[in-house]
Amino acid sequence: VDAAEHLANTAPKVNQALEEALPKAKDLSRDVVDAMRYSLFSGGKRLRPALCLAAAAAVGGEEHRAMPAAVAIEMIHTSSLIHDDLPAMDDDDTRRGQPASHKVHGEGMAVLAGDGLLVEGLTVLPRAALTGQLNPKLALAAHDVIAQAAGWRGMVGGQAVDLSAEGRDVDESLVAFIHGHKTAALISASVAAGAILGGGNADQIRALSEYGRLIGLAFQIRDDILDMEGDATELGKPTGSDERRAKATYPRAVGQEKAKQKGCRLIKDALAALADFGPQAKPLRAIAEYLLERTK
Ligand code: GRG
Repeated sequence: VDAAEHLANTAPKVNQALEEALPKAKDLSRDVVDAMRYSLFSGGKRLRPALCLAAAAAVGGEEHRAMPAAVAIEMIHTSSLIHDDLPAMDDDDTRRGQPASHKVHGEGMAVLAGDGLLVEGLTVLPRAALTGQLNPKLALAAHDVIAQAAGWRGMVGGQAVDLSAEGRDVDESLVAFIHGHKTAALISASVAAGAILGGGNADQIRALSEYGRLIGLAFQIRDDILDMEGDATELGKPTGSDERRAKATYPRAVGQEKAKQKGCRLIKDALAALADFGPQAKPLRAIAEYLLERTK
């Protein structure tokens, strides 16, 4: 399995499900829904949805059962990107190769587009349970994993520490906390939610969550490294912003070489967490390896 190809093949299916979940509004809500859609359809890699669907397959489940979780997660992830780019946070003008939400829609509307996507994301699984599209117990369990990972116990908590660590001296344990919460929590939840909806047992869900946590940390380390040595055009956002803002990054805490070694170690451990899975986990293995080499 080629991971880049796998991601490219998954994206259109996810985009179609997102389109069905968030069609254009025709009434006075049009502006905020347009702003939500602007960011949602601006060309993300759809990594978290791909992981979610691949985890359902890894436990022998049907991929389409995990699609509501994939949709929910991509909406929540996109909402965090909109808020992350705001002047009050990272103050970035470009995202996914296009002007950031607040550059197009204004700051107030960007705040609301993020709010709208966050809340919409949190409606998807409960509604799938209520309409009978999904087994209610499984839908609620997946919803819980995702909501916990998005809030103060996960992404919000990590972003808060990230914000207050700006400009300060950082050590490895602080960066591990930030990366573990702001990035790895939602990535791990993507895998766990897919495993739950795919009908995985407790051991499988635990192993896949751990795989997700490990690749999530490696993903953010790679993100830190790409901000230093990546190509801005390919990344779709400017590089060097971590350095300018003295952000808490892995390379800053331990040096670039050690950060790269740590990324490799994490991916090895992530593959080890998949030891009990057979060929159905091939896409998950391929994505783990791809995360070390990705250039965007
Ligand atoms: C809205 C619940 C909520 C929280 C807001 C702003 C914030 C709190 C959190 C920011 C979290 C954040 C931006 C973490 C960085 C994660 C990261 C490396 C994102 C880039 O992900 P990719 O590369 O992006 O998957 P694409 O564009 O491909 O989707």
